Order: sequence, then C-alpha cells, then structure tokens
Amino acid sequence: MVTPNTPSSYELPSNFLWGFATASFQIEGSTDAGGRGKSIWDDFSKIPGKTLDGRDGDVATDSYNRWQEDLDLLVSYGVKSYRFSLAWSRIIPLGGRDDPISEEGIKFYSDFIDALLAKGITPFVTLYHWDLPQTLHDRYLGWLNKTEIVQDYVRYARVCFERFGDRVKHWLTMNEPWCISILGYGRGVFAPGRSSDRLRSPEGDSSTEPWIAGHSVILSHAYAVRAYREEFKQKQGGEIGVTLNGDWAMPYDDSPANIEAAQHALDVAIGWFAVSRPRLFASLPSLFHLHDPIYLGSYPAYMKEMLGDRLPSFTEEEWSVVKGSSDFYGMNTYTTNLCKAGGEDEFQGNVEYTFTRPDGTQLGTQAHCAWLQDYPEGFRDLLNYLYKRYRKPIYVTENGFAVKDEDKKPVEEALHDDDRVQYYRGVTDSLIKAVNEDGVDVRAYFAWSLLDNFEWADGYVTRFGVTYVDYKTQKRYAKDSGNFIAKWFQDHVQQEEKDAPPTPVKNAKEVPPAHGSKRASAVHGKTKENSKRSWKAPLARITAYVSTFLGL
Ligand code: GBH
Repeated sequence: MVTPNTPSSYELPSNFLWGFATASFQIEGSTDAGGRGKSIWDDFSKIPGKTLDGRDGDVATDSYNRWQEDLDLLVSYGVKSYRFSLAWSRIIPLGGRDDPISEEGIKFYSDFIDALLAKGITPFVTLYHWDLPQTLHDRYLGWLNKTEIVQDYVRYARVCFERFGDRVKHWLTMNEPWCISILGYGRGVFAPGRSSDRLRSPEGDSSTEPWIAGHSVILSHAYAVRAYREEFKQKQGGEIGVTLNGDWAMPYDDSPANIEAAQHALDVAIGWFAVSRPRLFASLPSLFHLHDPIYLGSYPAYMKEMLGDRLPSFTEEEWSVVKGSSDFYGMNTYTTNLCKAGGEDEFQGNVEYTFTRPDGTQLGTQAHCAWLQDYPEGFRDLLNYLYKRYRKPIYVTENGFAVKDEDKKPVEEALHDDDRVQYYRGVTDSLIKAVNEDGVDVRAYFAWSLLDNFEWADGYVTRFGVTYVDYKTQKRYAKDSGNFIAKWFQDHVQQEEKDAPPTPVKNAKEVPPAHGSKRASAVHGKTKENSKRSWKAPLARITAYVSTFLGL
C-alpha cells in the first residue's frame, strides 16, 4: 500500500483533459427507443448464465432518459471532459452501409453533445464499445467477415464524423480490441459469445476466430482513420486513435524465463494491436522520417511464433493504411499482473498471471473482481513503457476499481469507498510523477466510471462507479472517490493558459523491452527517480528523449 507523497509543486498543464468515462450499452437502457436496432448484447445478456445476476441491459442506469441528470452530475464534479460511446444501432439501426440512418438516434447524441459543450465539457467520443448491431452478426458474423465489416464500420464512422465532427474533436475508433476479439470469440464470455467450448457455445473456434476478429478490428479502425484524415480532419481539426486495454506485466521473480514471460504478456495484450515494429529495424524509419513516429508496423514477433499461420497477414496496401493510424496512445488500464512462464493460455501469451508474490504476500488490495488488485507503481511503469515504445502522447481513457462487496452495502456505507479512494490516490500520484519526473507526455485521464453500471458478464454485481446508483430509484449519489478525483484534478491542473501545450517527442531511436529499462527496474525497488520540481517536466522529457535516443 502506497502513501503518496506528491511534491506540492507538481502540476499538470492547463490543457490536460480529465473526467469520467462510460459506454452506451452499460448506461443507456431504452434498447428499443428512438428506432434503435438490436445490438449483440441485447439478447446475449438475456441468455441464462451469461450474466452473474441474470440481469440485462434493458434499463441499465437509464441514461437515455436521464442524460440531463448525468450532465448535471458531470458539472457538479467540475470535469473538463466526458468520455462516452455511441451506439451504432441507434445511428444505423441495421448497421450496414446501405441501411438507413435514424435521425432520431442522431438527434439524441447531437443534443447531448450540444449540452456538454454548453457547459464547457469537451466530448471524447468512442465509436465502438462492443455493441455491434445484431443484424451484422446475423448477416455475416460481424467481425469474422473482414470484407463486409470494414466497409460497414467505415460508413458508420463517416456518418458520425459528418454529423458530429463539427463539435467532436476527440475520437476513439475502438474500445479494447483485445476484449472484442478474445472475450467475444475466444473465451466466449462476452457477446457474441463464440468459443470452442461446446458447453458455452454451439459454434466457434477459439484457436482461430479471435485472431481473425482482431484483424478485422485493426483494419476497420485503420480505414476509418484514413477516411477521417482524408475527408474531415482538415475542416474539423480533430484527432483520432484507438484505445487498448493492457495491464502492466511484472516478472514473478528475476528468472530469465519469467522476465521474458512478462514481455510476452505485453506482446499479446498490447503489441498485437499497437503492432510495434520488429525491434531490430525499429529505429531506421524514424531516423529517415522524423515526423513518422513508431506505432504500427508489424505484428510482434512473438505473436507470429506463437500462432504461426493462424495469425492473418496484411497485404502491403493494408499495411500502408494501418501503419501510423493512431494520433495518440489510448490507454485503458486497471492492474498489474505478476507473470510466470508457462501454461497454455494463448490469450495471455502462454503466461500465467498471479497476484501472489514469491514470499506469499499479495500485490495489493483485492477488488470485487478476481482480475483486479491495486498496484499504482505498475501504472507509472506502464506509462513509461508505452511512451518509450510508441512515442505517442498518451490519453488514459479508462482506469478504475471495484470495491469488494460494495453491492451488499447500504448506500450510506457504499459512499465511503475507501479502497477506491486509495486506488485513485495511488494512481494520480503515479500519473503526476510520470509527467513531472519521467517526462511522459500524458494529456488526459478518465476514471472508469462516472456511474455504477451494467458491468457486462458481471451484470450489476460489480460496481465501478465513482457515483453510486440505486437501481431501484435510479438515484445517483457521489461517492468519496468521485469527490476525491474532482478535487485532485482541480488542485493539480494549472488554472490558466499560462503554459505551452506539452511538446511531444518526435523521434525515438530504440524500442525498449519492458524489463531492463530504468523505470522497470525501479519496480523492483532498485532505482529511484529524484528530480523534484514541476518546471522540470519539459527537461525530463528532453532527457528521456536523449537517453532513449542514445539507447540508455
Ligand atoms: C474495461 O475493460 C471496459 O472497457 C469497460 O467497459 C468495463 O466496464 C471496465 O473495464 C471494468 O471491467 O479474466 O480473461 O476475463 C477492462 C479490461 C480486460 C479487464 C479483461 C478484465 C479480464 C480478463 N478487461 N480482463 S479474463
């Protein structure tokens, strides 16, 4: 457990965006209002056994009706930005490129965007957060059909840019491609629930389908970004990228096999989509194209080694569209896993995860869900790793904690969510140190989530909100964590426009491995960063750049 000791002079620049995140299917409810078509989650969540409490998304937090209330809540927290997603099937009910647009769906989001802007809140919009139009699954199996889905997705994206892009300047194409592919087509725990496990699903092949789905997701993202850049960006002036889930991977101990395992875990969780260049050649293009940073170029070598020809390949033309197709690194992260080589779980890179250290102690405070413990040092290490490896400004688009048994507590008790406050205390300390001491270019932070909401396969049992939702009355109550975050960012983000925007580092010489870099060894308590003052942020950034360039 950390006791943050953030130096009082540390700050975040005045243009730093902060706020809370949600997703359409998790909050909207009203699944048949306004001409909305079905999404793959509508029926899936109703199949007995698919959600922990047997509950579905028909009502959720009723935000389709209560968006004004949600907006008031955002205003009361004083956020600068709000990350939410659009339901594809509200905008194009049948989903396809020749299917009609629903003006009612457009109006719903358009009004909401106007209302946010009227309150000075910057909309940060995700185009796809897992609610694929059911029709596209029925027609051609959705993400498994590359040719069809790429065209349908790009048309949907284009409609959104056309209708909202005059006001939306921050776009995320996809939320967590790993989850879309692995949880939807591999483990089968998320819609459409396909898997080789015949107890779970009558159809599916977990050894091939996730990699095919992931391939379509990458291409859909990339062609949508191309459309934005060619047809809209100049006029609208926004930015666009993808957001990846990825938790910090820490070797279980110092054995070479486990150090390697931690890198393999990152290769499959993140590298699969970030598609980093093979390390040997990583520096060459950046030396010759100084404004073409490294991010997207080839699948990690380990993915190829593990999957052989089950990993679909891109054509040269596709590569040219995929490479460089994200303006920033969108980072969703929740925890740190201790990694041991071995096991047969390809979805984790044949790596075993644990939270129990070799000495038997736990890494951190246990959350309600088994996969999550609090370890803020990992958050800082991940920021450093991603920034050194991909050389892109980082937007933390999700980060959060579910307090154990919060659903069993009476409201008054649940509001004092000490473990969640402690989690955010640690993470914000890590964040500001990464910016001020390590020179990492972080430009946004969104806590997950504004509200307790429909937590997918967990139903409503697991609560991630910084605001408590009483599902009987749909009343919202700020938890201590919501107030903590609001105050923390108000205290640490500079008030006025007195600073220049952060200077991104343009060029990187080396793509470092996860474990062997300076910060990574600090994880194990060997190094301590010690620069102390906030004006040193740009200096730290330059130093980070120079040392990376020199391969230190
Ligand atoms: C986010 O994903 C989602 O974007 C968001 O919608 C969700 O509400 C939030 O997390 C909280 O869960 O043990 O194999 O099932 C987080 C990334 C990746 C975390 C998969 C849980 C479990 C892997 N998730 N992980 S597995």
